[in-house]
Amino acid sequence: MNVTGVLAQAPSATGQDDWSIRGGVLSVGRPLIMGILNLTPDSFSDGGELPGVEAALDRASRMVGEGADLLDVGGESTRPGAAAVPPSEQLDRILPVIEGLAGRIAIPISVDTRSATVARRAVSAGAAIVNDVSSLSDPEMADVVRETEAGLVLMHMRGTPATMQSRAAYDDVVEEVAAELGDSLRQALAAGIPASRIVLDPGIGFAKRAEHSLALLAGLERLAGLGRPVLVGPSRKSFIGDILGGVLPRQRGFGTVAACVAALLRGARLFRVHDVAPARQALDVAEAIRRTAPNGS
Ligand code: HH2
Repeated sequence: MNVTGVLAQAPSATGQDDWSIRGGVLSVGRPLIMGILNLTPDSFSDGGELPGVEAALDRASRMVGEGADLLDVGGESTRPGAAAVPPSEQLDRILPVIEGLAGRIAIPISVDTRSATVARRAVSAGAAIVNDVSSLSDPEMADVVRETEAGLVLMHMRGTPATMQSRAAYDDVVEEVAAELGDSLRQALAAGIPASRIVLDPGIGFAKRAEHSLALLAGLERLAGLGRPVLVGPSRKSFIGDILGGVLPRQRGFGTVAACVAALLRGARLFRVHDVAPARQALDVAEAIRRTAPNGS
Protein backbone atom coordinates (compact mmCIF):
# COMPACT_ATOMS: atom_id res chain seq x y z
CA MET A 1 0.00 0.00 0.00
CA ASN A 2 1.23 3.47 -0.84
CA VAL A 3 1.03 5.57 2.29
CA THR A 4 3.23 8.42 1.16
CA GLY A 5 1.49 11.70 1.79
CA VAL A 6 -1.59 10.35 3.54
CA LEU A 7 -2.26 13.99 4.26
CA ALA A 8 -1.09 15.07 0.83
CA GLN A 9 1.59 17.23 2.42
CA ALA A 10 5.32 17.49 1.97
CA PRO A 11 7.23 17.23 5.27
CA SER A 12 7.79 20.96 5.42
CA ALA A 13 4.22 21.98 4.52
CA THR A 14 2.63 24.77 6.48
CA GLY A 15 1.07 23.50 9.66
CA GLN A 16 3.28 20.49 10.10
CA ASP A 17 5.28 22.39 12.68
CA ASP A 18 2.22 22.69 14.89
CA TRP A 19 0.64 20.14 17.19
CA SER A 20 -2.81 21.06 18.46
CA ILE A 21 -3.47 19.73 21.93
CA ARG A 22 -6.24 20.37 24.42
CA GLY A 23 -6.12 24.05 25.28
CA GLY A 24 -3.40 25.15 22.89
CA VAL A 25 -0.86 24.52 20.17
CA LEU A 26 2.69 23.26 20.57
CA SER A 27 5.26 24.23 17.97
CA VAL A 28 7.79 21.61 16.99
CA GLY A 29 9.88 24.29 15.31
CA ARG A 30 12.39 23.39 18.03
CA PRO A 31 12.94 19.86 19.35
CA LEU A 32 10.47 19.08 22.14
CA ILE A 33 11.34 16.87 25.10
CA MET A 34 8.72 14.70 26.76
CA GLY A 35 9.92 13.79 30.26
CA ILE A 36 8.84 10.34 31.49
CA LEU A 37 7.00 10.09 34.80
CA ASN A 38 6.38 6.40 35.37
CA LEU A 39 4.11 5.78 38.38
CA THR A 40 4.55 2.04 38.14
CA PRO A 41 6.16 -0.55 40.37
CA ASP A 42 7.54 -2.51 37.41
CA SER A 43 8.70 -0.28 34.53
CA PHE A 44 11.77 -1.74 32.87
CA SER A 45 14.23 0.94 33.98
CA ASP A 46 12.63 3.02 36.72
CA GLY A 47 9.84 0.91 38.24
CA GLY A 48 9.14 1.79 41.88
CA GLU A 49 11.34 4.90 41.84
CA LEU A 50 8.47 7.25 42.69
CA PRO A 51 6.57 5.61 45.54
CA GLY A 52 4.34 8.54 46.56
CA VAL A 53 2.67 11.60 45.13
CA GLU A 54 5.25 13.99 46.61
CA ALA A 55 8.15 12.07 45.08
CA ALA A 56 6.40 12.20 41.71
CA LEU A 57 5.70 15.93 41.97
CA ASP A 58 9.32 16.59 42.92
CA ARG A 59 10.58 14.57 39.96
CA ALA A 60 8.18 16.45 37.69
CA SER A 61 9.40 19.84 38.95
CA ARG A 62 12.98 18.73 38.40
CA MET A 63 12.24 17.71 34.82
CA VAL A 64 10.54 21.05 34.16
CA GLY A 65 13.61 22.84 35.55
CA GLU A 66 15.83 20.77 33.27
CA GLY A 67 13.94 21.90 30.20
CA ALA A 68 11.14 19.38 29.57
CA ASP A 69 8.42 20.64 27.23
CA LEU A 70 5.88 17.95 28.17
CA LEU A 71 5.47 15.36 30.91
CA ASP A 72 4.23 11.86 30.09
CA VAL A 73 2.47 10.28 33.07
CA GLY A 74 1.87 6.54 33.03
CA GLY A 75 0.45 3.93 35.38
CA GLU A 76 1.08 0.82 33.30
CA SER A 77 4.37 -0.68 32.17
CA THR A 78 4.33 -1.73 28.52
CA ARG A 79 7.70 -3.50 28.58
CA PRO A 80 7.87 -6.76 26.61
CA GLY A 81 5.79 -9.45 28.32
CA ALA A 82 3.96 -7.05 30.65
CA ALA A 83 0.34 -7.83 31.52
CA ALA A 84 -2.36 -5.16 31.22
CA VAL A 85 -3.08 -3.13 34.36
CA PRO A 86 -6.80 -2.60 35.09
CA PRO A 87 -8.03 0.97 34.48
CA SER A 88 -8.97 1.44 38.15
CA GLU A 89 -5.42 0.63 39.21
CA GLN A 90 -3.90 2.93 36.59
CA LEU A 91 -6.20 5.70 37.79
CA ASP A 92 -5.26 5.15 41.44
CA ARG A 93 -1.63 5.60 40.43
CA ILE A 94 -1.90 8.58 38.11
CA LEU A 95 -4.88 10.76 39.08
CA PRO A 96 -3.47 12.23 42.31
CA VAL A 97 -0.28 13.13 40.45
CA ILE A 98 -2.02 14.66 37.43
CA GLU A 99 -4.26 16.67 39.76
CA GLY A 100 -1.22 17.82 41.72
CA LEU A 101 0.69 18.72 38.58
CA ALA A 102 -2.17 20.57 36.92
CA GLY A 103 -1.91 23.48 39.35
CA ARG A 104 1.83 23.34 39.74
CA ILE A 105 3.53 23.15 36.34
CA ALA A 106 3.12 25.24 33.24
CA ILE A 107 3.88 22.57 30.61
CA PRO A 108 1.33 20.15 29.12
CA ILE A 109 0.79 16.69 30.57
CA SER A 110 0.23 13.61 28.46
CA VAL A 111 -1.24 10.38 29.74
CA ASP A 112 0.44 7.16 28.63
CA THR A 113 -2.42 4.67 28.44
CA ARG A 114 -4.20 2.21 26.16
CA SER A 115 -7.45 2.59 28.08
CA ALA A 116 -10.16 5.04 27.01
CA THR A 117 -11.53 5.12 30.57
CA VAL A 118 -8.13 6.14 31.91
CA ALA A 119 -7.61 8.67 29.13
CA ARG A 120 -10.97 10.37 29.74
CA ARG A 121 -10.42 10.71 33.48
CA ALA A 122 -6.85 11.88 33.01
CA VAL A 123 -7.89 14.59 30.56
CA SER A 124 -10.63 15.73 32.96
CA ALA A 125 -7.96 15.99 35.65
CA GLY A 126 -5.71 18.16 33.49
CA ALA A 127 -3.93 16.09 30.82
CA ALA A 128 -3.86 17.66 27.36
CA ILE A 129 -2.49 14.73 25.32
CA VAL A 130 -3.22 11.01 25.05
CA ASN A 131 -0.14 8.89 24.35
CA ASP A 132 -1.62 5.60 23.16
CA VAL A 133 1.02 2.96 22.45
CA SER A 134 -1.70 0.73 21.01
CA SER A 135 -2.92 3.31 18.45
CA LEU A 136 -6.64 3.37 19.30
CA SER A 137 -7.05 -0.35 20.09
CA ASP A 138 -9.69 0.49 22.72
CA PRO A 139 -12.86 1.01 20.65
CA GLU A 140 -13.80 4.06 22.74
CA MET A 141 -10.42 5.79 22.53
CA ALA A 142 -11.01 7.72 19.29
CA ASP A 143 -14.23 9.16 20.74
CA VAL A 144 -12.43 10.26 23.89
CA VAL A 145 -9.70 12.00 21.92
CA ARG A 146 -12.14 13.65 19.53
CA GLU A 147 -14.54 14.82 22.24
CA THR A 148 -11.90 16.14 24.62
CA GLU A 149 -9.85 17.75 21.84
CA ALA A 150 -6.72 16.15 23.30
CA GLY A 151 -3.53 15.77 21.29
CA LEU A 152 -2.79 12.18 20.27
CA VAL A 153 0.39 10.14 19.91
CA LEU A 154 -0.16 7.20 17.57
CA MET A 155 2.59 4.63 18.12
CA HIS A 156 3.40 1.56 16.05
CA MET A 157 3.18 -1.82 17.73
CA ARG A 158 1.99 -5.28 16.72
CA GLY A 159 -0.08 -7.29 19.18
CA THR A 160 0.14 -6.24 22.81
CA PRO A 161 3.10 -5.81 25.15
CA ALA A 162 2.41 -9.39 26.31
CA THR A 163 2.68 -10.81 22.77
CA MET A 164 4.55 -8.25 20.66
CA GLN A 165 8.04 -9.73 20.62
CA SER A 166 6.74 -12.86 18.87
CA ARG A 167 5.54 -10.58 16.06
CA ALA A 168 8.84 -8.80 15.43
CA ALA A 169 9.28 -10.16 11.88
CA TYR A 170 9.64 -7.81 8.91
CA ASP A 171 10.91 -7.97 5.33
CA ASP A 172 11.31 -4.20 5.20
CA VAL A 173 10.71 -2.76 8.63
CA VAL A 174 10.66 0.89 7.57
CA GLU A 175 8.11 0.36 4.79
CA GLU A 176 5.93 -1.95 6.88
CA VAL A 177 5.90 0.36 9.90
CA ALA A 178 5.17 3.33 7.63
CA ALA A 179 2.25 1.45 6.06
CA GLU A 180 0.83 0.32 9.41
CA LEU A 181 1.24 3.77 10.99
CA GLY A 182 -0.40 5.23 7.90
CA ASP A 183 -3.35 2.89 8.51
CA SER A 184 -3.58 4.09 12.13
CA LEU A 185 -3.45 7.68 10.96
CA ARG A 186 -6.26 7.09 8.46
CA GLN A 187 -8.31 5.35 11.16
CA ALA A 188 -7.92 8.36 13.45
CA LEU A 189 -8.82 10.80 10.67
CA ALA A 190 -11.88 8.70 9.76
CA ALA A 191 -12.96 8.85 13.41
CA GLY A 192 -12.98 12.62 13.22
CA ILE A 193 -9.67 13.45 14.89
CA PRO A 194 -8.02 16.29 12.96
CA ALA A 195 -4.57 15.63 11.55
CA SER A 196 -3.27 18.69 13.38
CA ARG A 197 -3.79 16.87 16.69
CA ILE A 198 -1.70 13.82 15.82
CA VAL A 199 1.97 12.94 16.06
CA LEU A 200 3.46 9.61 14.93
CA ASP A 201 5.89 7.29 16.69
CA PRO A 202 7.67 4.22 15.22
CA GLY A 203 7.48 2.42 18.59
CA ILE A 204 11.14 1.74 19.32
CA GLY A 205 11.34 -1.67 21.03
CA PHE A 206 7.65 -2.50 20.52
CA ALA A 207 7.46 -5.63 18.36
CA LYS A 208 10.98 -4.71 17.25
CA ARG A 209 14.31 -6.45 17.66
CA ALA A 210 17.45 -4.35 17.96
CA GLU A 211 18.05 -4.37 14.20
CA HIS A 212 14.49 -3.17 13.60
CA SER A 213 14.83 -0.28 16.05
CA LEU A 214 18.09 0.75 14.41
CA ALA A 215 16.64 0.58 10.92
CA LEU A 216 13.66 2.68 12.00
CA LEU A 217 15.83 5.35 13.60
CA ALA A 218 17.93 5.42 10.43
CA GLY A 219 14.81 5.59 8.24
CA LEU A 220 12.77 8.20 10.09
CA GLU A 221 12.54 10.47 7.05
CA ARG A 222 10.11 7.95 5.59
CA LEU A 223 7.80 8.34 8.60
CA ALA A 224 8.16 12.13 8.56
CA GLY A 225 6.92 11.86 4.98
CA LEU A 226 3.52 10.78 6.31
CA GLY A 227 2.97 14.45 7.02
CA ARG A 228 2.90 14.69 10.80
CA PRO A 229 5.66 15.35 13.37
CA VAL A 230 7.55 12.28 14.51
CA LEU A 231 8.14 11.39 18.17
CA VAL A 232 10.72 8.80 19.23
CA GLY A 233 11.16 6.94 22.51
CA PRO A 234 14.61 5.30 22.51
CA SER A 235 15.31 6.08 26.16
CA ARG A 236 17.34 3.34 27.91
CA LYS A 237 15.87 0.68 25.59
CA SER A 238 17.41 -2.71 24.97
CA PHE A 239 18.82 -1.96 21.50
CA ILE A 240 21.22 0.42 23.28
CA GLY A 241 22.21 -2.31 25.71
CA ASP A 242 22.74 -4.70 22.79
CA ILE A 243 25.08 -2.27 21.02
CA LEU A 244 27.03 -1.55 24.20
CA GLY A 245 27.63 -5.13 25.32
CA GLY A 246 24.74 -5.43 27.72
CA VAL A 247 24.98 -2.30 29.88
CA LEU A 248 22.05 -2.08 32.28
CA PRO A 249 19.07 0.22 31.57
CA ARG A 250 20.12 2.92 34.04
CA GLN A 251 23.57 3.08 32.46
CA ARG A 252 22.24 3.74 28.96
CA GLY A 253 22.05 7.53 29.32
CA PHE A 254 24.82 8.44 26.87
CA GLY A 255 23.51 5.92 24.35
CA THR A 256 20.06 7.44 24.71
CA VAL A 257 21.41 10.90 23.96
CA ALA A 258 23.19 9.57 20.86
CA ALA A 259 19.98 7.94 19.64
CA CYS A 260 18.03 11.18 20.17
CA VAL A 261 20.58 13.25 18.24
CA ALA A 262 20.69 10.75 15.38
CA ALA A 263 16.88 10.75 15.30
CA LEU A 264 16.77 14.55 15.23
CA LEU A 265 19.07 14.58 12.23
CA ARG A 266 16.73 12.10 10.49
CA GLY A 267 13.62 14.17 11.09
CA ALA A 268 12.26 13.44 14.60
CA ARG A 269 10.93 16.49 16.44
CA LEU A 270 9.80 15.05 19.80
CA PHE A 271 11.83 12.92 22.20
CA ARG A 272 10.48 10.85 25.10
CA VAL A 273 13.25 10.46 27.68
CA HIS A 274 13.88 9.60 31.32
CA ASP A 275 16.85 11.97 31.70
CA VAL A 276 15.84 15.42 30.54
CA ALA A 277 18.96 17.53 31.20
CA PRO A 278 21.41 15.71 28.90
CA ALA A 279 18.81 15.36 26.16
CA ARG A 280 18.02 19.09 26.36
CA GLN A 281 21.67 20.09 25.96
CA ALA A 282 22.39 17.61 23.19
CA LEU A 283 19.26 18.31 21.17
CA ASP A 284 19.62 22.08 21.37
CA VAL A 285 23.21 21.88 20.15
CA ALA A 286 22.38 19.36 17.41
CA GLU A 287 19.44 21.49 16.29
CA ALA A 288 21.66 24.57 16.04
CA ILE A 289 24.10 22.61 13.86
CA ARG A 290 21.26 21.22 11.75
CA ARG A 291 19.95 24.73 11.11
CA THR A 292 23.41 25.96 10.18
CA ALA A 293 24.03 23.18 7.67
CA PRO A 294 23.93 24.45 4.07
CA ASN A 295 20.81 22.42 3.20
CA GLY A 296 19.26 22.85 6.67
CA SER A 297 19.06 19.14 7.41
N1 HH2 B 1 7.92 3.63 25.28
C1 HH2 B 1 7.48 3.22 26.48
C2 HH2 B 1 6.27 3.67 27.00
N2 HH2 B 1 5.52 4.56 26.32
N3 HH2 B 1 5.21 5.92 24.42
C3 HH2 B 1 5.62 6.34 23.20
N4 HH2 B 1 4.87 7.20 22.52
N5 HH2 B 1 6.78 5.90 22.66
C4 HH2 B 1 7.59 5.01 23.29
O1 HH2 B 1 8.64 4.62 22.72
C5 HH2 B 1 7.18 4.53 24.57
C6 HH2 B 1 5.96 5.02 25.12
C7 HH2 B 1 8.30 2.24 27.27
O2 HH2 B 1 9.23 2.89 28.06
P1 HH2 B 1 9.08 3.14 29.63
O3 HH2 B 1 7.89 3.99 29.93
O4 HH2 B 1 10.37 3.67 30.14
O5 HH2 B 1 8.90 1.69 30.24
P2 HH2 B 1 7.66 0.88 30.79
O6 HH2 B 1 6.73 0.65 29.65
O7 HH2 B 1 8.26 -0.39 31.32
O8 HH2 B 1 6.99 1.71 31.85
